[in-house]
Amino acid sequence: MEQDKTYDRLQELKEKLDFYSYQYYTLDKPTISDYDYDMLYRELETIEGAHPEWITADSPTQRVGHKISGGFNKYTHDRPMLSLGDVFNDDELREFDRRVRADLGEEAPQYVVELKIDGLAINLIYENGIFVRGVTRGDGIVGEDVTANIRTIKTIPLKINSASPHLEIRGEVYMPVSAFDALNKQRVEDELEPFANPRNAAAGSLRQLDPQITAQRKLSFFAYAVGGTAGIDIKSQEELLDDLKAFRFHVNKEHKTFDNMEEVIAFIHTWDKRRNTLPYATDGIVVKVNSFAQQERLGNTVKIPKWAIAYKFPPERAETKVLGISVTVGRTGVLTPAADLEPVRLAGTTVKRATLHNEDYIAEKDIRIGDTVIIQKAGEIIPEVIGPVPAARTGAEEIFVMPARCPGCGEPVVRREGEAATRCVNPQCPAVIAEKVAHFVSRDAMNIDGLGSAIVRQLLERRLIHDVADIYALEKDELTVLDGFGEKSADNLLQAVEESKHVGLARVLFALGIRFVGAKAGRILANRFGSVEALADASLEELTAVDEIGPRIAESVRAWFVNTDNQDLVRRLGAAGVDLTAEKKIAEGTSFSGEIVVLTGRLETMSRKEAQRAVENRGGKCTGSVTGKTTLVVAGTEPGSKYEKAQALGTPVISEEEFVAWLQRE
Ligand code: 3BA
Repeated sequence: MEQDKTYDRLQELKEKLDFYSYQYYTLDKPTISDYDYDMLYRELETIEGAHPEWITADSPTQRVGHKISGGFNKYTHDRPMLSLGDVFNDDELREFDRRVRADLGEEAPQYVVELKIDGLAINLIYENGIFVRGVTRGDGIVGEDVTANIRTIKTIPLKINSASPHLEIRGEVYMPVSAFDALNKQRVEDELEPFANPRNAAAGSLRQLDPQITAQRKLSFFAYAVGGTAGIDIKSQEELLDDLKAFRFHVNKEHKTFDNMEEVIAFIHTWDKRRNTLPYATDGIVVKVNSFAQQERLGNTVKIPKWAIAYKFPPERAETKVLGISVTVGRTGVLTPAADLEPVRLAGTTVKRATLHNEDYIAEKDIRIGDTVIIQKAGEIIPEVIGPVPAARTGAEEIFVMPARCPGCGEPVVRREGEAATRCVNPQCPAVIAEKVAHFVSRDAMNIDGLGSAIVRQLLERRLIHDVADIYALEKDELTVLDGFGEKSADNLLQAVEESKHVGLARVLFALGIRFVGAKAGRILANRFGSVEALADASLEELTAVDEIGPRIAESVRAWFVNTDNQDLVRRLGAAGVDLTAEKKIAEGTSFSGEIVVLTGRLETMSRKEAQRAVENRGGKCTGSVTGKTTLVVAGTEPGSKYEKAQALGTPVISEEEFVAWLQRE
């Protein structure tokens, strides 16, 4: 029983970590903080430690480094770049100290501590003193060649005073907080999504295919390591930092050397409080054994040195004042209260507002208008009020009362029994419609550029739109009269509206804002049902039978399509020419489970790649040549020698037509 629960938790952790890692590494859009991620990761490690039999190859703990995004050439580091083990509290540092001392025996270690700059680890290669290549850490073995972008960083010397034929300088590329603020301000003005934190901004900037853009991003670099000490005659990390400085690299000046761990711990505590005063972001402190001889004796594991460790700071918190509580209406009609705060610096950005979720949250935490409160960022991104500081109260604080009327339309709001949400139920509420439109036109939905909130507000005021289908009836002369809308913007918008008709059913389903139907559920439903009619006709049973569609989504979809207003909306979208069908993808089953398939000849209805993927998605394997192990040959037109070999071996051969039929079999 307890065992079952632990196993379920393991599965949950694997899924979560995989998802967060995808968002972070592939999409560059983290949704939780590194700290929270580390905690989940550790929990998974602990469970797997206790149950090694549960470790599978797909566990995030079994990943060697992380995915590398495409676009740049891969480059194999001449010497691998290690990563750092991490600790989260003082006792774990003391434990690290004990291990080091035990391994060193008689000799006591000296520790060098450095701020842990929150940027991207980069390897710079200098040949005979000339910068020839800059490579991201990647998975530590293979990184991406970003030389052209690295060259644009002014704090990286293109020539250093070294005759070494091959020298690798390693350190952190980062974006100073001031540059980050300016960049985000500009992005908001340009209606682009701001970066979540300076590290993502730095990563995004280094990944630009156009170095011109990177050059404008004001990136900087701190050096702290070398890939091997051949050609430099030094004996410690301290000397190395001095040498790096002599090479004219930026070396962070806050490093210090200590004789024991208690001093290190005291140093860390002073920085934990002061770190938000720095002009760059830090996420911890790196502690390194100073002597290279000792480092060598301590050695490395496969991925991490045993002579260094990172202490990770807990998420930053800040104190500020609640100036007021304002309420906004979302696209589902839910009223969300948010605290208007006295602006305060927190983890790299200035925070002026923080969500308060709902009425109950405010009551539970007893957050009052005028309160001094503690705030923190959830996922290093979304500011949250942790709670009030009651000792700071003067008696003038006011208790918040949820408005009885919608701030968007003035109609009475309702709060259903058993729900925390207060809602506006007026289907004509302009605030709700505006939010629905904003979601509908967003990039992952219909991707209609040019319908910003100011324009939507005007369209609503002029009663030119009442719902999302009206977007398709907009005419040029209705647009050109709007404030801030010229001929060109009108043409661009109409063009974007036209193009959006072909985004396909998956995105349309997401765009409609059906509760619980996100981008992924939209794709799954579109693939399975192929058309909006088929989906609208699907019974609860048919819906829940779809892999990954649970009762919650199924019921929501049913409820949405039963509503006659929604039916009408779909009909109007279709009439406007919006494509409400999906490219019919073959549903994934297991019909090729265990089969070893060889594809030969030309396929007419799909590419080789697609055919291969189709087989693999169904548990089969594709190989290149026919052998005794081959269980099936798919013969397209002009199949050639593989076909003959199959005939000779008596291996079953099917035509493309039969193959397609097999794929479509559930
Ligand atoms: N020191 C990051 N690794 C660091 C050289 C070792 C190391 C870091 C460090 C392994 C920082 C892991 C990626 C890597 C170069 C491998 C630092 C910082 N030292 N001060 C001990 O400030 N972020 N990161 N980078 N090699």
